[in-house]
Amino acid sequence: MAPGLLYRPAYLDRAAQLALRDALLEIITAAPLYTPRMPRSGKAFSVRMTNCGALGWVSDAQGGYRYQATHPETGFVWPPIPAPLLLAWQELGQYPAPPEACLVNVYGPVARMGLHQDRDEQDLNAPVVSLSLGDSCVFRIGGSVRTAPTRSLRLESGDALVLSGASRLAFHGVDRITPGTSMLLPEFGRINLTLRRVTKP
Ligand code: MD3
Ligand code: FE
Repeated sequence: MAPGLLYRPAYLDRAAQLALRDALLEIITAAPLYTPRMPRSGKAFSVRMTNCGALGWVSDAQGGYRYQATHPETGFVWPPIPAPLLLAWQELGQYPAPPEACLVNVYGPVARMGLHQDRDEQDLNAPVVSLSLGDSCVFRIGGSVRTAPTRSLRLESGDALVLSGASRLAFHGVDRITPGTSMLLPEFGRINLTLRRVTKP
């Protein structure tokens, strides 16, 4: 793999995936999925999102990409990060401070995410820990410049990725979902969780 990229296939067993699904249903009840919009153009993302944690990543036409403590539509603070996700951060992240944000990305059959860098966090030394549930996807990752060569990787339900070091600023995206590859989330398709540290500890 690439330096700083840790791929842990089947990190979550079936029971852990079911427990996480239940926790996610509660999070989505408290903090409903919404459709983020691109800065300036206002073009809708095909991925729906919500968050848990002290901070959540949001985007809209006016304010652009940012972290904030409240849901953009309800105005309520985000629900807390559930214990199993804090444990995954401890096990996989190997970082001395807890995560502040967990972005929940929900992909229907035709949703995708274009190639981008994650650089809205002040603490770029902290890893990002990603967990995938439900349908599998084709994930793409390249280098720290957009034009660097990319590789693709199939991410399946229960897989974990940890991005740190040189991979932390790698361009990455989701080319496509493969509908019908998992029965875990019939009403959602694929859900990806990314645990993040936002501020410097
Ligand atoms: C590589 N999510 O939320 S997860 C995102 O599947 C995002 O929903 C994708 O890209 C998804 O920003 C990919 C794997 C991932 C997450 C964060 C990264 C890869 C990363 C940060 C830096 C480099
Ligand atoms: Fe990303």
